[in-house]
Amino acid sequence: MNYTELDRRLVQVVPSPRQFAYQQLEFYAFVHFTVNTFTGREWGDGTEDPAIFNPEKLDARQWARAVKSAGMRGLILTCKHHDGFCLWPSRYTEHSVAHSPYQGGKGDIVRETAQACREEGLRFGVYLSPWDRNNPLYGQGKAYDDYFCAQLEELLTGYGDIFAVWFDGACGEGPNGKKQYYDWERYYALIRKLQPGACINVCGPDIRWCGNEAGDTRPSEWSVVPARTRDTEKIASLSQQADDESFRQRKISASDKDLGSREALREEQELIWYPAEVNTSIRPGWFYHPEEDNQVKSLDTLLDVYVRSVGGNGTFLLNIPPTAEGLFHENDVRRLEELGDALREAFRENLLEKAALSASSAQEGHGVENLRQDSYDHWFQTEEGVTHCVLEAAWEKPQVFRWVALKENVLRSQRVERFTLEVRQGGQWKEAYQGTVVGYKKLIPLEGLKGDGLRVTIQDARVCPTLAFWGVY
Ligand code: FUL
Repeated sequence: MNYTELDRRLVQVVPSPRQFAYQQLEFYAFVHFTVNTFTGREWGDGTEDPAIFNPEKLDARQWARAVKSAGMRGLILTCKHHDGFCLWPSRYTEHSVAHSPYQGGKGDIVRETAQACREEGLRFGVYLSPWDRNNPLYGQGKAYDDYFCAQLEELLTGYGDIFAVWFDGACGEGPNGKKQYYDWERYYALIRKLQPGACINVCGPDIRWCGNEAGDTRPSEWSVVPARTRDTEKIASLSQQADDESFRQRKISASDKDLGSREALREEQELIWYPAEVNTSIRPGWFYHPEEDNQVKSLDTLLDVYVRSVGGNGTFLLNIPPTAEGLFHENDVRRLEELGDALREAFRENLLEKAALSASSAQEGHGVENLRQDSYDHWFQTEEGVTHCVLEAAWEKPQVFRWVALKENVLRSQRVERFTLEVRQGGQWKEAYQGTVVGYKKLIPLEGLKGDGLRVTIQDARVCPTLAFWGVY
């Protein structure tokens, strides 16, 4: 079979090394902490007195340990939220921990968190809100960009390796009622120079906001999308370009249902690799409010979001807000532990290890045995020109199936368009699942189905499909 020109073009789009490394983190934490934690608000207005900020029992190690217990691999801290208050003693403002009672003004919560992460083997990332409702320079163009870049430089040079710089799309006026046109390209250049391995998220070129904060996901999440998707959040916030009508007309909404099907991409001039990140909070708010202590998301809800995000070709950024004492609340800590236990238990034993494998087509050196190892050095690939293929796993005795995991070798782009999964029961094949994309990882719940065989049929792919891994649990 000959590939179409469109399909050939689509699979040329692959992740950058930093995007590839990022996706493999899969699941990591957000920590929202600022003066709001003491005022009970979600958005501070920048007039808060630093004197209110005093988390007397703050222990970043407690955060890091709890995050790790859930199976997360990194942590992104709100170093400065929209209120402009800095969790580190920035040299460029008085609106920071240095002017708070916390540790007598000698504290640095960014440092404590970065260190705790390193000790626990977690990656550390920074959230720095471009929107600053405190700084008088906000709205003055270059003067504020200078301030913002100086702060970025403090964060990106003083705290070791940074894996993510998270730029929020939320934006409004500053203290003088003026809006600010951000010099995004300047910010990006600075980040690339100081932390070349870091991904820039949301209002940035590397990681795409999934389009909602509720933990919802798309049934078919593609990582190859129109280049103009990258501008979505920048338009939502403020930039010179946002006032340009023709630029606005090219707008794609971050929550559009279909960002990457063949139909959606057919007419697109420029395509990019831009994987989705699902961000939501373990509680209703991003910041801690004691009245929400009994509204911590249930284990089932969190597992469900995990399966749809990490197991739906996305990553999962879960927020846990510390209390005014500076600790994660015990209800949140318990839930994180339960989540980690459930995930460890679910994926403990890969039944594929004991199965016999076969494939209807395989390229020389890319045989079906390569599916046993979760790695990118060896992968399965059908023969050139073959976009339909049947993969079978057979066991001597019936097994109980709870989960199937499939991973494409995304270094070769996303190729699978449609597949089915069948279970063999008493010699009969029964369809258990119909899917579309696989991408980085697809997790399929089988809820205890019994059988002695599993069959994955890739029904359509952009070009000869690859699979890096097949797990059965
Ligand atoms: C939003 C912000 O306005 C919220 O406060 C929070 O930080 C969330 C992650 O992003 O845009």
